[in-house]
Amino acid sequence: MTQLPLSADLIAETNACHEQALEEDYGALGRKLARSGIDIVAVQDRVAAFSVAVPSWGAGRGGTRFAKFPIAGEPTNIHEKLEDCAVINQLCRVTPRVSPHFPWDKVSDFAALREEAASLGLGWDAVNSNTFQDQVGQAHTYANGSLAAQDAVTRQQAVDHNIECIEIGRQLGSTDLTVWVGDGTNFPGQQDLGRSLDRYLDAASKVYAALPDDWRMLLEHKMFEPAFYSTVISDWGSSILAAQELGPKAKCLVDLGHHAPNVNIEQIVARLHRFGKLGGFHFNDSKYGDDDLDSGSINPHQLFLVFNELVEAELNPRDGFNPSYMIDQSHNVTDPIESMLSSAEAITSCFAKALLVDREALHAAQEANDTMMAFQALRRAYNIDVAPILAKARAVAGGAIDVLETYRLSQYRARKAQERKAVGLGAGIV
Ligand SMILES: [Mn+2]
Repeated sequence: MTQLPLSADLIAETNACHEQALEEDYGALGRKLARSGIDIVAVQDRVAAFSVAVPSWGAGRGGTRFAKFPIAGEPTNIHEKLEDCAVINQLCRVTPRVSPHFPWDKVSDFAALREEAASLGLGWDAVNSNTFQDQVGQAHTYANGSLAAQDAVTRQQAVDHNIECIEIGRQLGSTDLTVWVGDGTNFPGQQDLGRSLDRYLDAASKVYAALPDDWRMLLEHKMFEPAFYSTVISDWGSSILAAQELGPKAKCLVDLGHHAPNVNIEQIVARLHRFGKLGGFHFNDSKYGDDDLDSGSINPHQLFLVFNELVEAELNPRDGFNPSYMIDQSHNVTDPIESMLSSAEAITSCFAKALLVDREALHAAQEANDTMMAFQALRRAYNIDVAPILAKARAVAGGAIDVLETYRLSQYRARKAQERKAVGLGAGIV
């Protein structure tokens, strides 16, 4: 029995105020697309089938390593986080899965947690392990590394934790394990750059060996932080080399913020796909480094170009092409629900625009070395306002035409501020 947190009547009543305008905009866009031979209903169907997971930790105010500014009504446990994720999905209808993080989301009964999520209309996405911080009572510190640590006992502890995450994921119905390690150094000479990768590969292969047949191990690279001189899996090159060494179930996960500024991420997408190693994405945006800003808030054109490569990849599939999409950002100054609603819309919008690219014209221009027309094929699609398609897809699925307005009218956060205990102060994205 599904029990969603927001009133379906409120959504229907709010939608009623926007239906006429939406029909007009949708009709006009449909006629415009038809002139280019595009069936708007076919695009709407693709949008309706699109989904992106939300991270359980994204339901809270993130903060930076300096500070965190909690808001009243923030979730403090996985049950409250699930409730907030259900609100997001109820309104936008493109975020039906939650990606949990352990040990942050640990409970005593995972079968019950799986049912609880299902009752909220939610499933589970990739399970995330955490060997980048110490937990109370932990035997060996990760201060000097985890899967790549010098000490064999520390490496084994990190391996055991990842295997425990796989076991939890099996109970939840997940089929992916995302592994990001903060292992690295802050000083030249601190660790041997070659041998630390050897240790990582040896430990990661033990985790890999514990994967069920239908699981994937997604390796997430990150250039810097918490280590500021070198990081063991720092870039897509290290990531794909590790994934190739581990085996076919190991894939690379691209977090948009985990690169040097101005890196051509869409080309990385094409490269990883070429070698059958594109496993998934963490969507966010950045201005300076790994800022974890809201998706599409700084460089929506880059997001569009990434989806353009993904649509190309879909037309030229390699073995096992099934990338997993997730939002991964830190909400320092906004209500996390509002940020994820806005981000889900930005991501879906770029996907829809990529679908509108005239591939025939693009490929013909590429063949003819007609640079300007090739670029214009992309530019024409990017300039189309696809908002009516997204709104229509949401409304048909029972979601909100105007997600933010409906969310604010629901007074959800104010109600939760009355019910939930206050979040403590402190730094860190938890
Ligand atoms: Mn990430």
